[in-house]
Amino acid sequence: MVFLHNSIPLTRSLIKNTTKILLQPSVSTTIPNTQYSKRLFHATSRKLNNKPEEDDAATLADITKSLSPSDLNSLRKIRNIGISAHIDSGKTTFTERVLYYTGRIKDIHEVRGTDQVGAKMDSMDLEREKGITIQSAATFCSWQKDDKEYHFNLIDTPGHIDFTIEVERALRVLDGAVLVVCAVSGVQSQTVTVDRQMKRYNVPRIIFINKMDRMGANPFRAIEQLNSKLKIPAAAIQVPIGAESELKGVVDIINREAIYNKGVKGNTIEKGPVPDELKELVEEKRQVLIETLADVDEEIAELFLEEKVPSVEQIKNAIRRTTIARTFTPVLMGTALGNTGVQPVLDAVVDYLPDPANILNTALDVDNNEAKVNLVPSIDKPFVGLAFKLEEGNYGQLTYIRVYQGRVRKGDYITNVKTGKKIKVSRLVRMHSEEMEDVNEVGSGEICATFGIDCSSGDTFTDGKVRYSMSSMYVPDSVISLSVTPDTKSLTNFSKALNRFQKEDPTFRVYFDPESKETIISGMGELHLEIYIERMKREYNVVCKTGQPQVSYRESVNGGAEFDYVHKKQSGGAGQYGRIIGNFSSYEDASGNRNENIFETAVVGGRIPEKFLAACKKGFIESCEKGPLIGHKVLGVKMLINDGATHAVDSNELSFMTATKHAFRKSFLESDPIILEPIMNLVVTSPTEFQGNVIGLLNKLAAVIQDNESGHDEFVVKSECTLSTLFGFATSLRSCTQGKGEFTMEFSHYAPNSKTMFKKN
Ligand SMILES: Nc1nc2c(ncn2[C@@H]2O[C@H](COP(=O)(O)OP(=O)(O)OP(=O)(O)O)[C@@H](O)[C@H]2O)c(=O)[nH]1
Ligand SMILES: [Mg+2]
Repeated sequence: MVFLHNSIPLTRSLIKNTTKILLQPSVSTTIPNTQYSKRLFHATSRKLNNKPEEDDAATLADITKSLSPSDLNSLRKIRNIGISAHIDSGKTTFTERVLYYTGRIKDIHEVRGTDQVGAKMDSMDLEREKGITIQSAATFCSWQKDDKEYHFNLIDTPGHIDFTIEVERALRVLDGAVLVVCAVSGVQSQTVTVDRQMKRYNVPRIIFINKMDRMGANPFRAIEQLNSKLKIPAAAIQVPIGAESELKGVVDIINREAIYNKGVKGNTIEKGPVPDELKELVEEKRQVLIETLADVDEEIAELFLEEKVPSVEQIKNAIRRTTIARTFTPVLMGTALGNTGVQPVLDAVVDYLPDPANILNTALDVDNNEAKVNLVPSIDKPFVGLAFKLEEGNYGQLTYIRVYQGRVRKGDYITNVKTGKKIKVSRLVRMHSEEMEDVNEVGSGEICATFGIDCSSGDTFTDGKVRYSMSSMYVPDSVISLSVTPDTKSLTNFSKALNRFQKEDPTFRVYFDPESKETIISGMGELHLEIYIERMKREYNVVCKTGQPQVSYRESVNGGAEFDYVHKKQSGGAGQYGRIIGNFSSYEDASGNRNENIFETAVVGGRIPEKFLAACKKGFIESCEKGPLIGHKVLGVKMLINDGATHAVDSNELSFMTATKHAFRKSFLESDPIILEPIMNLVVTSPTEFQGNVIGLLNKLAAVIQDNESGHDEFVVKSECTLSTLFGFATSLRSCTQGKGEFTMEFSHYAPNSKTMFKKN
């Protein structure tokens, strides 16, 4: 049985003549079928660890032992971290402080600031105008702690769900993350999504509760929500000094010392005794911290049972152990905008987030039957790196690479494992938002970028001595599409722009519809496509007419049918013959969702040889790409071939592929075909006074309301709604909340569209 799935561990064994393939729908149609399964196969390799954690820990300990002191010395100083969170929680504002305090930038500029400069990491004009992050930006900075210098590779990611691929690929290559949470709004819909993404890539995190200066800020309420909604236990390691506009600093409850930001824009840290009025709270929260740790850490549990108080050192070591093991999350707090509490987060990154040697990374050895290999972050080993992000720059294609093993030097030749192409690294840089710094060499555990390398994102590079392939990232399927027609003058630039965007962003897809003769672009949401249309205009001077947004439907069946199909062609030249027998039916997973397509064969006695069955599988995959009803992808069907026949001369792969395609089409139409449409999770947040209007609007859209929460002076309503009724929702919400309502929309699942049932032909 071969399971190909993005998140479940991969098991591989062949049982008699039976093969079963789960085909995940969420992969771009532009990927040729041969790479289709491979990509999915890859998509599991970082998650291959279905071994118990202890085994991994033992392997990691062995790897660490094999590293030279100089390897260890440089790895211990590296932290690769991402900043991720719900929209507008202050990631970019926080990152701006990090850059300022680490001396990377000379002054602080605000997102939507009045000085018209804008934050460093939001370098694109559109980002600065809209005040949102669209593309993740990487930077490199250094932080001094206890007289040692640490090197941070930092990626600021967008919060909006439409740009979620940016978060996926950042988390894929980072070792740890800072999850930013708003002190007033607490855990929001995107916080939960980001949490899920962090779990997908096993990324340890620390949490920063931002916006402590806002009215109604309550970090402990936020921590309660973190504990109830995110599943990894969290506890504060700080308490605030003062609140809201009176916030003066934070108390480090482990060391029992107050930390104040002084100097220009809070650049100097002053430490002092815990203020008297906070002593009781500090002891109470310190006890909560120790109890939470005792639940997840053996050493603290033992001390706790013996009624001994752990030392500062023991507490800190336990936090580091459990954070890296992803069984605990330390929580810090402050206000990025108010320049308070940011430096302690950098200290916590050093203290509690892993360095590259703390993470076990694996690859598949293409030369050895794709056996799993552990990567060793030593510069003496053969180079292995993953290209995780592409960007078209002024000097050609910029490729971001995370080095997992060995090192890469300017002038080296590296090999793309997928294509086998050997490429010279003529320029190697470290990124600082849109600026770059040339370097001669980049070692294990670091992130760099290089020019002039032709590849796709997710490709693995090696020095050519080994052929290892690393897992790629999860690429969500698009849910919305739009027809675009450029004016005749801009045709060349139009195709240039589309090529570039497609290459950079795997969630942005383009195809030509031969029936309507229109170019269709598809993506993650209205904003996603709107941004690309705007970028075409600004960066390529292309003005285009756009059609109404269209929903990406799926085609499926409710029933089932048996088939016995013979494909025969014997007039002139070489003939074709293929007969397949089996059945076709709908398929739902254990939780009742239509999430994948399944192809199974159970042919006995070699009546159809393996190579023809492989051709049948190909025919099935191709048929799933374009359904017989309206040409959209097929989802939630299962095809089983259990018998058939061949012809001694005329049978070949093509005959069986064609037979499968015909049998598929015929059976599909006989099995009660239906159209599935995307259902979205819609979360609206708005000031309480507009609650009636918002609920009225949701009722009008026939949204199913699932939860309604009232906060300090705003309320949050969660609902499920069909995507087709949500077009233009931003405008309707704006008008019924005087522009004060906000929403997030995220794909949930596909469900049958009741209006369009197709009957048997
Ligand atoms: N009151 C207050 N406002 C803040 C704080 N931090 C950020 N903001 C404001 O929140 C808004 C959003 O900040 P950003 O830094 O752009 O948030 P983001 O998380 O990067 O947003 P996206 O990247 O678009 O998801 C801006 O107007 C900031 O000025 C804070 O500590 N307190
Ligand atoms: Mg941002």
